[in-house]
Amino acid sequence: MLEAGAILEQVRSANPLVHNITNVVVTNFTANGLLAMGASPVMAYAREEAGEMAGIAGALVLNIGTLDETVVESMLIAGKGANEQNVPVVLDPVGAGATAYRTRTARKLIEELNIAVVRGNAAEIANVAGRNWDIKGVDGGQGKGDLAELAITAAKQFNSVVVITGKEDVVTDGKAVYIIKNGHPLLTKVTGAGCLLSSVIGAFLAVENNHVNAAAAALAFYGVAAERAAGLAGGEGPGTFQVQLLNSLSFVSSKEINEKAVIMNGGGK
Ligand code: ATP
Ligand code: TZP
Ligand code: MG
Ligand code: MG
Repeated sequence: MLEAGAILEQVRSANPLVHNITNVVVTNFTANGLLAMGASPVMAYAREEAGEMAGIAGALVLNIGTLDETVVESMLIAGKGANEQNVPVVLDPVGAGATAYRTRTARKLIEELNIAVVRGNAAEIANVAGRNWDIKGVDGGQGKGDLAELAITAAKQFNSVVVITGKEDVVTDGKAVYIIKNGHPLLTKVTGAGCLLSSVIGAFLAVENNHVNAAAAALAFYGVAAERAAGLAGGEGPGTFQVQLLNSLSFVSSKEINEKAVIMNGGGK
């Protein structure tokens, strides 16, 4: 039985440095979310320092939300610096499938780097894996399919753990599959809720070498924190929820995670 709360405790006691090369929309929210949960965020983009910073971090998170060639070059330098020091790398392929440039860049990062976890909505993962799946900008579209099957195929293709998020989340390394049923619809009304989650996964990878377990625990933690935040928001809208999400990332206890996490074995081997 996966003890998500125990991994959260390890994060809070280790206070891992998480190096993010992310998008301009979510930078502040990501840093505050990581601080709230007990990790230590840093954003470092310059090619002169990206490899060095990644090499001393507990995890590196690459997010293509507002990419350009300078950022992509820094991501490759940072990714290589992380790989050399066995620092786990998370990729969030924001908007892959919306434009050919995003799809191409996500594939290039996967080909040239050793990525521990790729986290996206179903449309992003499907498009990077070469399947047609409707996407609207950075928001998952209306495509339908077997998400566990998609995640398993993508994990084998990318040679990494794949996380597909939505109403339910799927995590797999191509063999073991977990379905996580925590979360709240208000997460879809706060920009960067997915991006912050990718960085939270990075913080969990920094302390847990079993990447499937680390990702599943991070999803349960985040989902339970969101449920707590929605309760505290008391029927108010996304603004109050966003503030309460930060508070809940800080205050949700490992006991509450273990009691409320809904992590199902989704088949696989
Ligand atoms: P999108 O742009 O499609 O919203 P995203 O990158 O923002 O994608 P999400 O799929 O929204 O990422 O996932 C972010 C978090 O929101 C995850 O913890 C996920 O479980 C949760 N989530 C997303 N949709 C729902 C929902 N309808 N109900 C409950 N939780 C949800
Ligand atoms: N545009 C480019 S990146 C970005 C937007 C709106 C943020 C996307 O954040 P998320 O977490 O995928 O909703
Ligand atoms: Mg979302
Ligand atoms: Mg996203």
